[in-house]
Amino acid sequence: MTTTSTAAPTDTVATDTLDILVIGGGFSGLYALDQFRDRGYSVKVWDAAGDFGGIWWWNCYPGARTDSTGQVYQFSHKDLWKEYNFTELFPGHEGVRDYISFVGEKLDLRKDISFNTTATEAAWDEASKTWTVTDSEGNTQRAKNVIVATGFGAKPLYPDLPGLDTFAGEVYHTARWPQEGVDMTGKKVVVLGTGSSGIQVVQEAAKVAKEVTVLQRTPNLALPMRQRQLTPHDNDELRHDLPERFKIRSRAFAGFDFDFVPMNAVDLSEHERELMYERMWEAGGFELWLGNFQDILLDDAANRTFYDFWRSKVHERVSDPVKAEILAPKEPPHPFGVKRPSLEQDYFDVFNQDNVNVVDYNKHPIIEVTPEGIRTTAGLHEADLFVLATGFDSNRGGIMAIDITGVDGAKLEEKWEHRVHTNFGLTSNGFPNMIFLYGPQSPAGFCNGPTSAEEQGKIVVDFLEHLKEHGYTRFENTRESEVAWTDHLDEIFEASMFPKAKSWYWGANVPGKPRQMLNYCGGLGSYFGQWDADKDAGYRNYQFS
Ligand code: N01
Repeated sequence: MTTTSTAAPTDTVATDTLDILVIGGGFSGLYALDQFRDRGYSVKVWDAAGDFGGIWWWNCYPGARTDSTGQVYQFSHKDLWKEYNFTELFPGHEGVRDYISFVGEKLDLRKDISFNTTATEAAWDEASKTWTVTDSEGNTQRAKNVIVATGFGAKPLYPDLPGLDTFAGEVYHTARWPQEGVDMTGKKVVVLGTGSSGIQVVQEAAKVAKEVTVLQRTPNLALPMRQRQLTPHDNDELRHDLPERFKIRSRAFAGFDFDFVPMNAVDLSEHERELMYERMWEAGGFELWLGNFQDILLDDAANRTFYDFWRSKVHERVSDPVKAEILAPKEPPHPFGVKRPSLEQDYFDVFNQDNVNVVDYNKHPIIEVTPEGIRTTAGLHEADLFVLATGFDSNRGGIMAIDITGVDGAKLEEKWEHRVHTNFGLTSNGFPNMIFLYGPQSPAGFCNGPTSAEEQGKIVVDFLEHLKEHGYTRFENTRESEVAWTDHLDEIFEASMFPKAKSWYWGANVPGKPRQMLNYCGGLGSYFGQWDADKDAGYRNYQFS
C-alpha cells in the first residue's frame, strides 16, 4: 500500500506508482519537476527542508550569500528572468529563497512538493521495476524512476572536539543554523573554519559581537565581491543581454557567463600582467578565479604570480603585520584556486578592529572545549557562541545518508564506501532507474548551480524521453562505463594542480573519507561533449529493457 507523506499538500492526488520521485527540491529538483511534468510524467518532489530554498533553506547563517551574481544564479527558461528583480548583485540567502519561492509560485510547483519530508530508504524491486522510497515517518512512495537531487552539501561535517558537549554557550553548525536566527550582538563569538561559510559569518559577527575569534586552519584566498544594491532599473540594464549570457554559461568551463582568458600569464611582462590583474581586481567576482589567464590553474609559475598579487592586496588592507601574515602568508598554503576561494566584502578589513582576532590553528589547535569556551594551545578563548563553519561531507554524503538498496540487495553505501563509481555522475551500475543530479563525479563543485540544474536536467529529460519512445522500462549503465568514467576523472585530477590542496573536491576534508576526485574538473564543454558523443552512439553505456 502506498501512502503520501504526512506533509503532502492536501490537494495532491495520491498516485500509486509515480513515473518519477525526485528527492531534493533545490534548483536541480525543481527544474526536473517542471520539465517532466510538462511532458506528462507524474512527478513528485520530497524535500527535507521546511520550504523553498534548497541548500539556502539550511544555510541561513548571518551573511550567507551566493558567490554568483543573481543574473547568472537563476533559471534561464520560461522567461522567468524577464520578471524577477534582484535587490543585490550577489543575493543573500533571503534573496535566493525569495527568488526560488517566486519560481515555485510562478510554475505552480508547490502542489507537487512535500516539504519536511526526509527520504531515508529507497529499495529497488526487479519484478515490478520500481523503487519504493520511505521517509523518516515511515511513509512510502513507489516510483518507476528516482532522481536523487540532494545537492553537494546535504550532510554537514561536524568536527570531533573533546568536551564539546560541556560547552555552556550556544553552538551551531552554519548548515544547521536556527531558522529564527541567532543574535550575535554583544557576544563573544568563536568561529571554527574559514571556508565560504566561515568568512561570511565572520564579516557579520565583526559588526555586532563583543569579540570575534577566528580559528583558521587554511587561509581563504578570498577575492573582492564588489557587492552593490540593485534598483529595478539596474535589473533592466543587467537583463538586456541575458539570453546571450545564458548561452555562454551553458558551455563555459564552470557554468558562468565568462571563461578563462585565452592568454598565458607567463607570456606577458610583469607590467602587462599587473595591469590585467589590477583591472580584474577592480571588477571583482569569480572572474579572478575562473576568468583569469588560461594557465593560472595549470602552471605553477603563472599561479604564483597571481598569489603574490593577491597577497599584496591583503597586506595593503590589514594593518597588523602578524594578522596579515596569518591571513596571507608569504608562502602559499596551496596554489591559488585549487581550493575554492570565496568572495568577500570586508573580511580582511574587520581584522583591523580590536574585537577581531585570528588564530593560526596549525600552530594552536584546539585542546578541548570547556563550559567557558574553546581552549587552544594559545589559551582559552572565552565564548558565548561557537560557530562550526566546518563544511560538509560533500558530494556523496547526502546520497549515502539514504539507505539505497539496488539489484540483488546491493547497498549503495557499501558500493561507494571505498570508491564512488558512476557514469557521468548520473547513474551507478546495480542501481537501475536511479539518476543523480549535481552528484558525485559530475561537474558539481565546478559548476554554477542553476546552470547544472538546467544543462544536466536537459540531458536527463532527453534520456527518459528516449526510453519512453522505445518503450523501455529499465535502464542501467554498464560496469565498464563507470570504471572508465572514474579512471577519466582520476587522470585529469592527477594531471591537474588540484591534488596540491586538501579540499572537499576530493574528500580530503573528512577524516577517513577515501581520497578520490568527486568533481569533474574538465569543464562543461568537455563533459557535455562526451555525453553527446555517447548519446549519438545510441547511449552506448546503457543497457535498456
Ligand atoms: O566549508 P569548507 P564551507 N578543525 O569545507 C575548517 C559552498 N558554499 O561550508 O580548509 C579545524 O569550505 C576547514 O579547514 P581546512 C562552496 O562551494 C558557498 O565554508 O580543511 N578546522 C575550512 O576552513 C564552498 O566551497 C557559499 O584546513 C576545520 C572550514 O572548516 C562549500 O560550500 C557559501 C575542521 C570548512 O570549509 C563549503 O563551504 C557557503 C577541524 N576539525 C558555502 N574541520 C557561497 O556561495 C573543518 N575545518 C558564498
